[in-house]
Parts: sequence; structure tokens; C-alpha cells
Amino acid sequence: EYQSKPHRLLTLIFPLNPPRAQVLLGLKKRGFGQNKYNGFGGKVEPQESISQGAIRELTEESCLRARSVNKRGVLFFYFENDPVTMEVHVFDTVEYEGEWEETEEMAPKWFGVGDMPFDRMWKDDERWWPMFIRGKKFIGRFWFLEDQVTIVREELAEVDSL
Ligand code: 6OG
Repeated sequence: EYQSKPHRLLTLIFPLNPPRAQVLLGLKKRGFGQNKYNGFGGKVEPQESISQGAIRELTEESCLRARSVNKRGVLFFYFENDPVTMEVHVFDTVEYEGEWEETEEMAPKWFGVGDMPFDRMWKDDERWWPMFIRGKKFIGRFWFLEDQVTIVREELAEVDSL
């Protein structure tokens, strides 16, 4: 059934346009979450901090270079019949350089923050996105069935700091 170890530390970063009206998502072309829109991110490497990992993955997947990032949330995902807990650290950035480009992993596209393609995203996203766009910080835990679609239990709370 559900277990809590081992642990996989991941990042997820959302570039916002300066007035925070639009967000750059990527259509994932391969791997976990293929054919879904998501922020950019991946595994944190042993020698780097979590925010350094977020900045590195953003550049690898979209070619944007973030000059600063903001911590926005921590999400824990548990999948039925899978012992791995995913711990995903969510960031935004409004200070980035370069032009976005399609990469081997992601096809980027801008969306209005109130016009998200939730039917093509992970199911948890529509739960915490309202907190994200209101500028709140959050911690969430989501328990998925093996189908990777059905959420059978969730805990989600705004927090003052992370
Ligand atoms: P790679 O395997 O490509 O990193 N991720 C999730 N993002 C959302 N919004 N919901 C989920 O619900 C997710 N599970 C994983 C974290 C995987 C990328 O996908 C994110 C990473 O950015 C289950 O290295």
C-alpha cells in the first residue's frame, strides 16, 4: 500500500511575466508526465542547492536564465503501489534573461494565469494554483492512485514561510 520512503527531491519553477499575468508552461515531450503541461524542473543534484537546481533545470528545459527565484511551495506526492515519495519544491521567477526555446524535453507556451490548461496538467495543480496566483505560499500532500489521475486524499495549507 502507501509507504513513505525512499524520497525523491525535485524542483518545479514557473516563469511569470513582470505583472504576473502570464506564466510560461512547457508541454513535456518525454519521461514522467509526458504530454502534460507543467512548470520546468527535475531532480536536484547532490552538489547543488534546491534553488540552484530549479535555475539549472529552467535553463536546460526552456533556455531561460533566472537571476532570482522565489520559494512558493512544497508538494509531496505519494502513488499507490510505489514506495517513492516525491518532494517537489515550487518556485516562481520574474527576473530572467534570454528568449525561451523549445528543447528536447519541453515545448514552452505562455498562458494567462487565470486560463490554465488544467485538463492537460497534473490533477493536483488546479488545487494549489489559486494559492500560487494569489501570492500565497503553501504546503500540500497528495495521494494518487496508480492511474496517476485519481487523488484519494489531500492535505493543502497556506503557510507564512517555507
Ligand atoms: P523529471 O522526472 O522530468 O522531473 N512533477 C509534478 N508536477 C506537478 N505539478 N504535479 C505532480 O503530481 C508532479 N510530479 C512530478 C516535478 C519531473 C518533474 O515533474 C514534476 C519535476 O519538475 C504528481 O526529472
